[in-house]
Amino acid sequence: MDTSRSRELFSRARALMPGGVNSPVRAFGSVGGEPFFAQRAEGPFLFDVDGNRYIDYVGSWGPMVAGHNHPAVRDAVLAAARDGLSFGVPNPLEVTMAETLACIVPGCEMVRMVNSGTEATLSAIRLARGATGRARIVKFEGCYHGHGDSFLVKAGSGALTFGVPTSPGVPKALADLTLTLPYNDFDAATALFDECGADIAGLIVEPVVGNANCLPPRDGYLQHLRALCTRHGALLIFDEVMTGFRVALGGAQERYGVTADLATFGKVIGGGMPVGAYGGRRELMEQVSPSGPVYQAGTLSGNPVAMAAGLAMLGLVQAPGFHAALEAKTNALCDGLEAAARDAGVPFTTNRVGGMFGLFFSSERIDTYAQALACDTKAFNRFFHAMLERGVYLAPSAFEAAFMSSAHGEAELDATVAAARDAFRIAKG
Ligand code: KE4
Repeated sequence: MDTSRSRELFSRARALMPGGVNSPVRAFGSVGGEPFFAQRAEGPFLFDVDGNRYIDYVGSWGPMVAGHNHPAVRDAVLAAARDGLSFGVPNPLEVTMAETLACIVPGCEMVRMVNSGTEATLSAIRLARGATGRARIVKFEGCYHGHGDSFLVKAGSGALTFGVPTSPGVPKALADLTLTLPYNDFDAATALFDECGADIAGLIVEPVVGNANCLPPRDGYLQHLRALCTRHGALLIFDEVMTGFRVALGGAQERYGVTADLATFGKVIGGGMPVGAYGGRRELMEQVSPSGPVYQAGTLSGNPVAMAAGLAMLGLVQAPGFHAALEAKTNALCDGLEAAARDAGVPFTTNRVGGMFGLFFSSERIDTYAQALACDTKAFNRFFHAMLERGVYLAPSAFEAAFMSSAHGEAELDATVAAARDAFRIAKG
């Protein structure tokens, strides 16, 4: 596979951008090798600058749930752009977006548009702290909520897991306010809330974890977190930046029948343009500036071109049967991959929830971060490169979920399984 143009571009990029990229995971640091540079994308495919075509299961890390460059989204962007790119005063599409989210998302009585998932989650945490007057937040090991300081924290030592910064630049005093829990551990959550529930402003969770590979909630787990937050007066925040409009039209709140106090969104909601949002109970959201004292703002929040893209994408995912068809494709692919791994004698399992799925080089069913860490990541990395050389692009990390789109057809799924038959033999090492 010729990748000479990508290599030349990456050499120039590394001289001018940290790691040669504008977001770390794109640098292939976890899997080794160098990233390819995309020239264009269409439906289930990415095309690199050397003319290679890839069946894409990353989908720009989530936005492309209806495939790349969907005509409905592209045409909406072009039409909106003809009227101007940003006004800095309210525009009608912001109202349509808010009405659409209120209609689709359980419990979303009021919403604020922002420009990324990170902005959405850090704003939701500030609101939780402002609304409760409490300082502590709870997150889960392995969950990622963007690069807000309060989230770049890992479990510290000791029973009451005071946070330890995972990045220089995060003050210890702030990290101390973030408590971390193991995901899917009922007793640990109960014990933490028994210990300091009265100090907790909010608990933020990826309801289906997608940043430690794909970890579904155990039966009753989300309901358990809901009950603990209600009992102790803490806000339950579902980070649906990845799960939103993917695991069901109404996201994880709809799929699992649990309504959070606040939910955060990104990715799909922008259709490929920079959009995030947070929303929830009216009496909470009305505390956000200018109707309330919790400050949050953004120059380009709700800009008409981004709203047009997001609304076009939300229109596509509201098509009757969209999510049932998406889940069927996810299941067909994962069943095919598991069969190919069995034939190759490779220990391999998958998790799948709606349009997201996870690949694990392990003989176990995986639903905790500790189990995910124990999987054979070297085998995954060999598999990743073998698939890439055969024209299939998976997330360049053993700790990322993969994404199906409605644009992936039977031919692409069959080609992916065919490539995997070779790749599993190579992964075996
Ligand atoms: P952004 O700020 O990247 O738009 O969203 C942050 C974020 C928040 N919450 C969840 C559950 C997320 O998955 C993300 C971002 N996801 C990563 C990869 N899983 C985006 C890829 C990247 O960082 O380049």
